[in-house]
Amino acid sequence: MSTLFSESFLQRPRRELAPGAVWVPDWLSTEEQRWLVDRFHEWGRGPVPPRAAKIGAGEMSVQTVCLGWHWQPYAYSREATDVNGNRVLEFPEWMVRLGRKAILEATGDPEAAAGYTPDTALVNYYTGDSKMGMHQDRDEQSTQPVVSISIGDTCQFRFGNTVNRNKPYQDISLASGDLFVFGGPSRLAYHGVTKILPGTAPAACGMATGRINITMRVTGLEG
Ligand code: MD3
Ligand code: FE
Repeated sequence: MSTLFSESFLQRPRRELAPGAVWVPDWLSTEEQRWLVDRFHEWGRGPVPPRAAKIGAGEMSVQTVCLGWHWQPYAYSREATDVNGNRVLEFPEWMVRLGRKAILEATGDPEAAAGYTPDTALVNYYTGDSKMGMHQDRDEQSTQPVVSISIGDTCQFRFGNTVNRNKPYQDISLASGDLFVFGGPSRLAYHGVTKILPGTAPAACGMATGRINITMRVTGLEG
């Protein structure tokens, strides 16, 4: 087989898993990934450190740091009252632009892109043992899309239906640099992370081990 047929875009083509759920593999360059990993380390130094959110009797196996608005199960606030009471970092202007670029990439619609103004990001850090159970993201008042960016180790991502956390669902591998946009009828789809594949992070991405996922959202909140 010639090298042409080993090009990654042939093995992992962009695709729409369901209406509004657009997967764009290898969207970010390795330089962009490394730059985002550097920002992640800055966010981790505070004012609110990453923490495992408490759910029910236990806690999540991912550590989360938030920008713009702080999320705790199951509400947003400006202050991280479940961590140290500090106000979270401002949502960066460059991330609004990155979010718009992502919407343009996924939809091809310049007006949808220009009208997208995310005001919160949840940045999750996964170790080799972390998982995220099937859930819906419904703590936002807005129906605007969620933009997801993955860096580091590959994960098995489960994209489900909008009715319940069971079948039908589709399992895909989200790798370092992949973009996923969840809008329209897919905005309230159940989804989760079933497994991390340790040791799969490309050396050039800036993460020696583990996985980062950045999700940008529009809270629809004021103040
Ligand atoms: C589908 N994060 O933070 S990103 C979450 O990889 C979350 O850290 C996962 O689920 C992660 O809530 C999955 C992909 C994702 C994010 C939001 C969605 C898929 C979604 C919202 C609606 C439908
Ligand atoms: Fe989610």
